[in-house]
Amino acid sequence: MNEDQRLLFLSSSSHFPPPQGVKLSYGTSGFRADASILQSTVYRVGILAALRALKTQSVIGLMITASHNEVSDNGVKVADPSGGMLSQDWEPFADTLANARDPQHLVELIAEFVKKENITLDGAKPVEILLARDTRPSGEFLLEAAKQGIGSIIGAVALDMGILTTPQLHWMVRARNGGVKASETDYFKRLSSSFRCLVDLSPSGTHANNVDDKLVVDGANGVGGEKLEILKTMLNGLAIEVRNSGKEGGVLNEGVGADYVQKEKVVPFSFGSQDVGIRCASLDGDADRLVYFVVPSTSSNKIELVDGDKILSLFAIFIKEQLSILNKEIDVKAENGYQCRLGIVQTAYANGASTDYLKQLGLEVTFTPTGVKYLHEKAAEYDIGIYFEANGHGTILFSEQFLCWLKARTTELSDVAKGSEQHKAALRLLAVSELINQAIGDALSGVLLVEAILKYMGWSIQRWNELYQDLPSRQLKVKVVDRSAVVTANAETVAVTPPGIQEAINAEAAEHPRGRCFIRPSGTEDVIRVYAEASSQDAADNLAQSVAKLVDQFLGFGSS
Ligand code: G16
Repeated sequence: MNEDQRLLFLSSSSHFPPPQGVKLSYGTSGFRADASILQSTVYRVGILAALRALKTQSVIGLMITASHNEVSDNGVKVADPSGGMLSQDWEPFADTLANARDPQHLVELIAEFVKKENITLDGAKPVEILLARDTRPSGEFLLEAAKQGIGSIIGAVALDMGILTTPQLHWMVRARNGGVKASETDYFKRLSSSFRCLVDLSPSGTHANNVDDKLVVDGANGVGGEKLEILKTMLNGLAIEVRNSGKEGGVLNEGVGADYVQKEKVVPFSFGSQDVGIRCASLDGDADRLVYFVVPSTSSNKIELVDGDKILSLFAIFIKEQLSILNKEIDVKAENGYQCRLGIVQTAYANGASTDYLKQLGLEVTFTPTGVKYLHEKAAEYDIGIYFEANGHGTILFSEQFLCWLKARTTELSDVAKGSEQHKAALRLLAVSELINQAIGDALSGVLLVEAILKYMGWSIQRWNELYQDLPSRQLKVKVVDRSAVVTANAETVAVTPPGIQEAINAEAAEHPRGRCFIRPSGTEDVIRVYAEASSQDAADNLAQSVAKLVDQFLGFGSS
């Protein structure tokens, strides 16, 4: 590191002292905490993003958001050149950087890391970092800190993309690195044109026309509602009404949004008896999660939840059907054939009934720990990998090899075969690969894919929800003294520490018919999460309560 660079680091970092007595860690989805203590962390992640851009010689993204968390929290995460999450082997450096004591220590750490990673800091080849934030008020001053961090590396250029959904930023990073135009308008055009293409490829004049065009979307009072208002003007055949768009004065994620709807299973604010039987959906605070729901009656505030597992099942059925149409008359093992590997990835939160259903369809299902960074990595091992968390975070990945084969297949077909069912199936799969955000889970592209598939199937939301019946479940969170005391294994289904807690959980679960329960430390909030499932709602509630008490006894403040 030359002297100019060293002095630049020292002077700029002296403006961003780290918070005292706090240890930060790059969790499930970057750093998250109360926004008031995050300035120094965001500044340092700016440095990290610039170093990542130099190392990869590619465009990198930096997003300021705390997604589903409360409005007073904020967070920061990095998008890698593929548009996916920061490579996990850089996370320890992110932790070290965030917790460095003072400017001198910070400079030493950077110098050491730059040497180890062979990164040249001479500014000879400028690199770009795309910045965006969600609608949180604290985003503005945190964005400034990120710019200062990036600006402290000679040759790194920060491009402020403004207020975006998290998936829009990830999409832009991926697109730019793939040499594709990547403005917000390009994003909207891509989504609306591939949606149109899919709808046009639906069976015409049949049941598809019977699906109600009306969809009501809860925007969580965040950025997603605002963006959906723009997107909906570019769509035909779909009447979207957006509520909780943030303009009505509601608070971000408070009594609204995908996390609230999925966990509490009650109507979000501004929904109610007027919506009985209508297809409704909820986005989360930065629009990377999507769940659907129905208000079944006027007499209670309970909803019928159509969660990420059901979205996954809908996508899986559709993709499987297109693959079987495609392969009907061809020998997949022949020279021009292709044995497409389709795989499903879930987490321990997946409802047991969904996993049973997917396996009955003959699909390969695997499990990873919570966090799209893990699911995404696993799904990328397939030609088509579909991953979803029950909370509504997920997407579909297509391998380059399979997409090349599909494209060749559509052009190779004789004129007679063009317009055949086989040809249409290939075109549908190509349209899905354009519509779905292959960088990360995206509620806006997800909603359009769900809508296109429901049209194709001619299904109401009620018909979709009947694919299988969820086992009753309950999720709780427990405040503890130190959440890192819980260490898990086997895709978070077993708590290895504290000693004895897993045996106690097993004993509780055994007392409830079809009882299943696990605990894990959250990577986005300072809590331990408890998930319980059983044959009745009462049993699931009891099991979750008993295990929450156990967590408190083992690790809590002793209130139980
Ligand atoms: C993030 C991650 C998700 C994860 C969720 C909850 O979502 O992207 O993969 O399921 O946090 O994580 P945890 O249980 O560790 O708190 P979001 O929507 O908040 O970005």
